Amino acid sequence: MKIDAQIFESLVEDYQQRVEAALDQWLPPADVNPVRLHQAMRYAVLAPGKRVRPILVYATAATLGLDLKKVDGAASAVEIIHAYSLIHDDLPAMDDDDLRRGRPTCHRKFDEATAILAGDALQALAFYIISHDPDMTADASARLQMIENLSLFSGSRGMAGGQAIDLAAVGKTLNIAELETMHIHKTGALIRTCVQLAAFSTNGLDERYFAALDSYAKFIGLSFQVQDDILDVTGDTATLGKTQGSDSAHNKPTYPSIIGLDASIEKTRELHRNALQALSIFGEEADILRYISAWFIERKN
Ligand code: GRG
Repeated sequence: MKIDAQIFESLVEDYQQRVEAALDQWLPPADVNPVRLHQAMRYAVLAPGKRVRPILVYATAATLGLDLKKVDGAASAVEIIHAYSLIHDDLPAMDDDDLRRGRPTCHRKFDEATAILAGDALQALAFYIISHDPDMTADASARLQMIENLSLFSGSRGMAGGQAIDLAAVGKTLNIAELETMHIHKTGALIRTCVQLAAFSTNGLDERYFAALDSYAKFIGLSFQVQDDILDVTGDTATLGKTQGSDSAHNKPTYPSIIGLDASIEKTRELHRNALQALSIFGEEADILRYISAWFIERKN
């Protein structure tokens, strides 16, 4: 399908609605015991997020000509892992934030113990979905590959490891290579998973296409986080839905704090060019992924 800006916008909306319907089905009902825990899980996941990661799963699937039904489970699982990471990141022991997605953070709305448990239970739910989803026609070995991939990229060698680097870096001076390592793990790893889970759903994608998609995902994973650093300086709390200036208030190293705002903006443009280059073996079927790369560096929240 030939895509223009308007079609891209409506595809993004379709994908957001699609994953929200799937999430609603996968999450335990709010009136089933333990009610408070289930309410907290639903509160955190169904809060108005951008759904960037599921959108990337669907866009990769569309690029590869897959029926989107086959990746509803993968799209839900990555969003659920992401939601768990946000709940835990906001806790007093980590960033101690009051606002997330324009609403009180999970521990402020409920309580700390419930928020910790909601994060734990969401992490388990993500792996349940990938192992159980009957619509995912990926064969058993592809399913196992997905579980391996998601656990690796969300664990200590991926997102959780990046968070550990982040916490250890508070108040320290990092050089740009160290900052990049932190960003690649904390944010980039889960973004790589989105593309890889869709690729595994094809049951055997040509190695060259897999490598091209992975390279694209690495570039946009970093550009997403550099833009996040930029928005922490240039954004406003109402548009961001989270506290603006939180990074500098926590004395955290960021791209703007190390190389300045202008160089950070140039960095996002360079990463966007690299992402487009990585997709050069694809034709117009990958235009949606090209639009996503542009969106990541132009976004205001
Ligand atoms: C606690 C294990 C653990 C990990 C936390 C994701 C994360 C790691 C921390 C959140 C804080 C942060 C700024 C992380 C960088 C990734 C990021 C930009 C998260 C926000 O993602 P968006 O913008 O949020 O996609 P929405 O609300 O739109 O889903």
